[in-house]
Amino acid sequence: MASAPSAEVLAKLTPVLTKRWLSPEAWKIDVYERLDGYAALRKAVDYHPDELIAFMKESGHRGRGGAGFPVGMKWAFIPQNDGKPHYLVVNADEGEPGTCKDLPLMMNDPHSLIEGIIIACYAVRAERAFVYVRGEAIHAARRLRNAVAEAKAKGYLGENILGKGFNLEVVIHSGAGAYICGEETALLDSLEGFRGQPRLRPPFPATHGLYASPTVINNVGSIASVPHIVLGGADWWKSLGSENAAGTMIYSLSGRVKNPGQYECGMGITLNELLELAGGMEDGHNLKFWTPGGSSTPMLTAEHADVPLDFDSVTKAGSILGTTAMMIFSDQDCPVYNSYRWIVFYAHESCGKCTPCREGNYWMTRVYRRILSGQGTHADLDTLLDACDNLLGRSFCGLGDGATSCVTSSLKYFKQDYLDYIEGRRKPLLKASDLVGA
Ligand code: L3W
Ligand code: SF4
Repeated sequence: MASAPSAEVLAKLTPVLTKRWLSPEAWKIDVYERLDGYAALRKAVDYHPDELIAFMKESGHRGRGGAGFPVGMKWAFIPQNDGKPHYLVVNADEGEPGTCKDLPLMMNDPHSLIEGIIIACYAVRAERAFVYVRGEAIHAARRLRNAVAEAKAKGYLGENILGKGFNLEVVIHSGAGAYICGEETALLDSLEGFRGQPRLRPPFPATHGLYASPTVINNVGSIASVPHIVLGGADWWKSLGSENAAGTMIYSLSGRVKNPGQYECGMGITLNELLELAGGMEDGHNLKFWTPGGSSTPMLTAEHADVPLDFDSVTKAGSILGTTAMMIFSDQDCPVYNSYRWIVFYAHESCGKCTPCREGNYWMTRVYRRILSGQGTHADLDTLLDACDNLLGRSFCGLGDGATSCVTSSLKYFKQDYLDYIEGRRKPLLKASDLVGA
């Protein structure tokens, strides 16, 4: 039986982006309109686009895709009066292991994303927007296409929107299920019809993005927050979060918790509080390690369960807030085996463009297999760290950097677990035959 959270912790639940999720059929435009839908757009178009950008800066809103880049600043990078088309691209290629906040958002409240897109495009003077949806998420792409058709039929999309002389078309594009296409420049290449591989930055997409034109790329959560911020105001949004981290965040809990799922709270809640909201750890399990933001973020331990979950505090604790994908592991889980599973993932998803990532991840899977099949040596630990040293900061894009997180953090906190395999105290998890062809 899950224990009930205290009233104090329960009060920390702050449904903003999730507030319509429990309303029946909120994905339909009539229901959405009854629940304040498209009111923010009506308010926004009464402002000059530059005022909207200034407002977004004032709100302190930061990107929800992993990097936390200020949204208003990104919009302000778009050059004006340059004679080029401008684009908005929404990154809905949610693929980071553990991350599951954008898909439920698109399924439960697709119009909040569409409304955010329209406001953002009005601000940056873009007449075409693309939503790049993860290939496997056919259901989300279908729901978004329906939402676009509904919005168009009501005059929120198309020509002369709300009589303001502003035009916008939104294209829902399905990817093909490659993790690398969540990297913003690989996403652009894929959208243009090329093989999805990262481009050199700078120049950044803000000046040389889709079809070499100025492009804003924002995560689903970043854009779906916009209507709420426009309606509630900058001060209200700031009041929901903590210093340097305005607003709420959808924290996704998975793993050894009684009630896994999405919990929306103000930035700065702690893991201990989230665990209380989620009914606690599964019976018979004690917290051993966890990721604050998906597999690309260094794992933390039970000692970090009171760290405020905002950008700066998590960085200070030695990890990254990332996409707030909190994967929870217990004393019955093995950090060595988990790191191996994640490295297998990165080796598989490496696009192959640069040597450190393409070769480094492949070699690390081999070293892990040796250790987990009971044939590892002490030198293997140095080999893993050496491989990470050659990946971190030397890879062409963030995938290579992110792959090192689980290796270095598990070796930092759980070296003894590695030694237990190497020195024969722990039963091998893999068979020697797993090494064949490795
Ligand atoms: C113009 C400049 N624009 C930076 C823009 C840049 C981008 C944004 C942030 O990776 C992280 C990664 C993953 N002029 C600019 C500029 N920009 N300087 O700002 O850039 P950056 O490079 O800091 O980050 P990024 O490449 O966007 C995102 C981490 O997030 N991650 C998870 C990702 C998973 C998902 C998912 O499944 N949905 O997003 C987890 O930790 O490792 O570090 O737009 O163009 N001077
Ligand atoms: Fe490709 Fe990996 Fe290099 Fe990124 S780091 S460009 S995914 S090979």
